[in-house]
Amino acid sequence: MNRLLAWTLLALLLAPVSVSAQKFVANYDESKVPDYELPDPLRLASGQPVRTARKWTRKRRPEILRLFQEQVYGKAPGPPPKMVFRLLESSGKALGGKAVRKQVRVLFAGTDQGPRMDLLVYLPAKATAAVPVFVGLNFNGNHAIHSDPAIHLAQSWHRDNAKQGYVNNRATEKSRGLSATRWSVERCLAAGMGVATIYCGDVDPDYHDEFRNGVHPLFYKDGQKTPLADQWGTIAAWAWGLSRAMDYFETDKQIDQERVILLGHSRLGKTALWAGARDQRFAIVISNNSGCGGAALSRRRFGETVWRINNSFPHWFCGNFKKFDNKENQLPVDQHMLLALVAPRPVYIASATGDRWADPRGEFLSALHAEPVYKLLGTEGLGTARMPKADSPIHGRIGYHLRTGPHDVTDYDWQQYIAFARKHFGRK
Ligand code: GTR
Repeated sequence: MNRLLAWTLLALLLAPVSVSAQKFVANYDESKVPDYELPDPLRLASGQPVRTARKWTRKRRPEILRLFQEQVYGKAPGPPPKMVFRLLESSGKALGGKAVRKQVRVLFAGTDQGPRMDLLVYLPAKATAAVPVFVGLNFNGNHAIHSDPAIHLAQSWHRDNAKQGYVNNRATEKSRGLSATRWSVERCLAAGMGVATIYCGDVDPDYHDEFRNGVHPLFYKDGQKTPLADQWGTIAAWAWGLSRAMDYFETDKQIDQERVILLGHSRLGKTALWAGARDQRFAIVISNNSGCGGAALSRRRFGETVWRINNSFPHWFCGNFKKFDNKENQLPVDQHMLLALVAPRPVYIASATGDRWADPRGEFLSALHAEPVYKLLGTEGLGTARMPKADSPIHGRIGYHLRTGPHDVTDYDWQQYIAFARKHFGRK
């Protein structure tokens, strides 16, 4: 063996194993959850306590919002000045006469050449006044949320899955209605509420391409090729898309813009929380099984961790968030503070027994530790410190349930969300 080779081998042997080469083993043992201390939502970074609603609203809320913006999700721009809403299709007799259907194209740059998203809206046909609407992003295209043959097939990029009907990165007829069990459209309509949805891939395709596709390039400064470390990743872009849907609702007289309920599942649940935290036009925010980077406390390191999520999905959060890989205790925030940003508006956190990866207990504890802010603002909060048994929902100002079953959105979940919205909206 020559000397150079010998030295190289020795150096390789002695080199510290890089963290990213380590195999990740999720912790599912409650007794191995590390000790941690959560940052206090009611104490300014300077150490000063926050004892009044006014101080929360004027000082602490903006401070926390900024921290999440700069360190976790990334800063996003405002609405694009040339945005145009174009009604592509509508019908007053959709779903066997039960619904009004609208398909609205949002042209972010005002032209067909620029980035765009398609919004699908169902409203109860019988409504005589503006109605509350649930809005959320979907994973598989608008046409996948219902078997309604009139929904346009999603046109933007999709991960290939021939079995499900995605070929050459495009949706085919075969994928129509694929995710229908996740969207209780008829149940909402019967309750007098509408449903609106957008394919998340319209706003930004869910893979890491250094932010060349999706909406990011529309906002690059001259010569910029990728977002800065404190600028928006994909979750922040999706959240931005939800705010653009809200911009549309403000122009639609059939929709009650003061009663828009934001919801999302999993990565899109993380997105719903961030969108609802930033944009106070959303009246209620619902997180379904959102887990790490969503409702679950990062410091617990139970199931998915910050390091793991940043490595599996390097495009979801902003560059700065990677500083906290395996250093959750150094985060200036934790996810209970994200929920607190929704206060005093109602927020609902849903977990599932089979979804340990998302840390159900960590999601519950987030809800619990957001409560002091809800109380300071004169609302009831969660109303209990005990995590409820499975299938025993709590509908306080903060809602929580642990559903029996896997990581999913089910009709049971929707029943809770509709009841929760009704409770908080009352009769109008
Ligand atoms: C998983 C990811 C979770 C969650 C989930 C989903 O792979 O680790 O954080 O977002 O995907 O979105 O279904």
